[in-house]
Amino acid sequence: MRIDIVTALPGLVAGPLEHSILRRAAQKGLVDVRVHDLRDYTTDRHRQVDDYPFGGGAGMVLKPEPIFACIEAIQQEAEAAGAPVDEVIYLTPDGEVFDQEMANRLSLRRHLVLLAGHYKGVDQRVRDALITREVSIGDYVLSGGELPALVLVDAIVRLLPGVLGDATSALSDSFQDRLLDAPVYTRPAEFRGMTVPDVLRSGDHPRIEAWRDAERLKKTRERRPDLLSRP
Ligand code: 6GU
Repeated sequence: MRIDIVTALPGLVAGPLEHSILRRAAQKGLVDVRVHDLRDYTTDRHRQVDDYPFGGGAGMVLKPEPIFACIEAIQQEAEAAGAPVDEVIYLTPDGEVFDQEMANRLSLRRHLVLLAGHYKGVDQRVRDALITREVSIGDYVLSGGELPALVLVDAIVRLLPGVLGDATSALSDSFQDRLLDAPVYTRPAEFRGMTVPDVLRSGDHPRIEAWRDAERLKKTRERRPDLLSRP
């Protein structure tokens, strides 16, 4: 899979890609994540990526020219390479709310472009002409789409075959079957008087699975009953 992240703040997205699961996925060649700095696609002397909104108001708006230049360059290169762009996703609080099901679907695509905007957004013509899908990561406001873009990348990449070992298969995650996870413990078996449930040390795997199922159901009922009643 190939993912291109388009941003005016490349420094904000670079770090997390270089650690842990995302780094290993890239090293194994399972995903190719590239970060594009919109400033590199400006043509003016000041390399200006944003400007004041027509009609007035607070906040800056990302200009259309560098975004068109960047995304069209990605699309042309991708087409020439025989891996055309499947979706151009704009991260915005007014988009469709991201969830596990959307992550599952997007993980089946070959090539995604993620556009991170400023808090005040991008010129509407970008959304009208280039964007195929608008996605929010929840009902709260962030300063820009960079962290949301990383949230999508993380949720999607960990689903790609070979990224997680069998032991930590993504299929056993919370939400994959709409249940929260059971409590987990590691050594020591006793810490400051707090002990690990005996069943987890019993070696009786059918009993352990039954305990985990019961705990997952209990926690989901207590914390997220909405997950149990969703169609
Ligand atoms: Cl995608 N962008 C911004 N700026 N804020 C958000 C968001 C996205 N999703 C939730 N809040």
